[in-house]
Amino acid sequence: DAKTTGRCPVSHGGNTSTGNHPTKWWPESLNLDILRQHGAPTNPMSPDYNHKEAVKSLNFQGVWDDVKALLTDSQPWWPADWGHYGGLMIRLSWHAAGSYRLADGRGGAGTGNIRFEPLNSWPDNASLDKACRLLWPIKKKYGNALSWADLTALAGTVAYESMGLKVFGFGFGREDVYAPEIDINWGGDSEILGETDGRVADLNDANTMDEGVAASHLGLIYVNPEGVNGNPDPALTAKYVRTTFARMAMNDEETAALTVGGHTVGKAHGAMAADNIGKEPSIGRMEDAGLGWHNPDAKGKANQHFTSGIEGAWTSNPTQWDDGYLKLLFEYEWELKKSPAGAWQWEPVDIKEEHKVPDASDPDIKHNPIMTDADMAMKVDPIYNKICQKFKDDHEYFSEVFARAWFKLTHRDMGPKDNYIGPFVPQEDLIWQDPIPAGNSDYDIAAAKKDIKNCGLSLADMVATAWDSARTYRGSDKRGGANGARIRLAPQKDWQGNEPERLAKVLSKLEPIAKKHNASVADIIVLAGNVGIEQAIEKAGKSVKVPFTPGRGDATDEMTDAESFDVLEPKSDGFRNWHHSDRQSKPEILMLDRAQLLGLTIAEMVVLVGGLRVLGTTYGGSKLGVFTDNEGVLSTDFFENLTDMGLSWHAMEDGSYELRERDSGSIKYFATSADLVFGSNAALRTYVEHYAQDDNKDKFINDFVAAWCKVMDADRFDVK
Ligand code: HEB
Repeated sequence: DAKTTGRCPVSHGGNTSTGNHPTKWWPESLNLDILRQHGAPTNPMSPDYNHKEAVKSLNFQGVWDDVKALLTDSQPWWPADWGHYGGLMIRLSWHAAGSYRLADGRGGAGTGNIRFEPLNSWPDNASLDKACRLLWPIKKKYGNALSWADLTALAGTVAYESMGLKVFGFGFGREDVYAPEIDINWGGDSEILGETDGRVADLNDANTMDEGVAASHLGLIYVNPEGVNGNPDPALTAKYVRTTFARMAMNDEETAALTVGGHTVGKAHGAMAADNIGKEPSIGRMEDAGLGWHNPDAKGKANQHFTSGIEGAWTSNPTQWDDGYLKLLFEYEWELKKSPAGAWQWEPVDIKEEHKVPDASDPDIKHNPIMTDADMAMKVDPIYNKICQKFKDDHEYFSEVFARAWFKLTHRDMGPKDNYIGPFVPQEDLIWQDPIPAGNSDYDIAAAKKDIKNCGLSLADMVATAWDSARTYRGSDKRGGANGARIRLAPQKDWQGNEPERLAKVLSKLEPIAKKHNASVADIIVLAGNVGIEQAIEKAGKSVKVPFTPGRGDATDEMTDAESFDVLEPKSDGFRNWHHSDRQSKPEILMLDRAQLLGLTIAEMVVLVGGLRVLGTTYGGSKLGVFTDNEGVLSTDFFENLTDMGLSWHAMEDGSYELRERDSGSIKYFATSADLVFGSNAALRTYVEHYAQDDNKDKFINDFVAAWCKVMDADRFDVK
């Protein structure tokens, strides 16, 4: 019987819990789910829905005004501190945007991912569920044209304006996801609020934090407000503030401005012990309707809200954009205290009555202002201190630096300005937007193609260079790509992965052609790639045109923040079978990662790798993965040889492989794991079989061309 055997008598139905992926017992196997995000849409839109077009019809001023009115329309189910939701909304925008990581461009406010796990249930995002719920009537009213991503970024911006800051502007146009993003690595130390030691090599050197991670603890946006590992020490916290903000592309001045400006308004919430606070939204009570952190002791008053456990405001006028934060920080000595919830916080010694803060619900009660460990870092760290002294002496200057940093924070992952929609978009071009001048699309493409054919470049040179120019694109923050032809500028022209000598040779042939036809070099690089592919198709005895969209522009050195492009450098590219020896991850894992950043589906990744291999575009002209006797012909040989049981596979000592004829033992081909994974991984193998099938030779060519164009045009927001 079920009770004694421990078996359930009824079937449980499908596998719906997270962590129960079919491959969970074999964590080493390649999990392709990050590309499945690019397959069948999870969003409920009609297939012909075009978000960019929808946004253009938005009543922008109406949205702005409605958000502004909402800020002071306190709701009984979550009363506003001092009757103003500004602080809460600013924290919402900041936490939505602050998950951005420069290293791979993932995270950030651009997709509305704060609605989903894990972000919605991170301890650092406590109470932001309420902020989103307060905004729901506005989302409901404006519908598809107003994404959650736009609304959550906008709310804080309107809040700042309503509190007296001259904001820098706002761009609409972010498109929502409808499922949690599964491609973001939040840290290998998977315990929420685990010790920082789990993600750094040396606790005293914040720069030793795991590559790509941008918070001191899993579950926080940046640093622990009570100090690293909860131990107050502003000097050490300062180091973590510096590292984590740098990994969000913020320099010291921007970081100080954001911290000071952030805490110029609003308050921290921890007026009671945490004991009775409920679970986060993911596992909250059904009757809380999707909200988390239920507080049974809150009696419908703002001063009973519980969030971080720290309690108090930073300034005497927390609903005003003013200079109070730095005045208090520098005027007083600050001492360590515990909040009513038991959290470490700093409070002023001998505070003057006029500097006390009115209670969030009851104006007759006054409290001490507070500082977190991260706020104290602004005073204790010599570099931040100097910057803050300047801010203190020149409030106008500070306000301007802050407004710009806030704009950058909330727009950093939107890509080129072509993606910004609406009347509040600032005119000024900003260097972090990677500006590209408009290009010419009115030239004789056929004549340019003819010159390319006759310029003496090999098919492989043309295809490889076009690929290299386009492969830097990352859909995560929409940076990189072929447009702008930054491959001919520093630092890209010198990247090892771009084979600098070969690149210089190719460019010396293509640049004069661009000039002659009044086309951009960016266009001619892509067009040359297309020429190469059309030649390879012809050699296969077929005739398929590769579509070309002209109009790319050429960026200049002045338009390029060279240092900020370092993070786009490929250190491994499975598509060209190249893997830098300093990479610790396996080549096939980094290939998958690159494919995800390029926005590819599984089939697109498969078709591109198989095609590029037989074109001879392998890095350095090596024969790794070139499973064909007819290099330069766009054939399905890669797939056919991979599935040919007449060939046996042999692992070599150096980590590479050989494919030998089973009968004779003679070596036929050389391979890497980024080749053979396509035949050994069950999921990939089904796609490989598809393209090895006798009936799919034409389909392969068509699919290759489509995937190629998708990569070449991935960054064409000017025409999309
Ligand atoms: Fe912050 C709040 C921390 C930065 C803005 N902050 C808060 C809190 C804390 C924190 C703890 C409290 C919460 C509650 O409610 O309880 N932060 C922090 C840190 C940092 C920061 C650690 C690093 C440094 N912030 C920041 C920034 C910003 C901000 C950057 C912007 C810009 N915050 C903010 C606000 C608030 C806060 C606005 C308030 C909220 C309300 O009112 O609700």
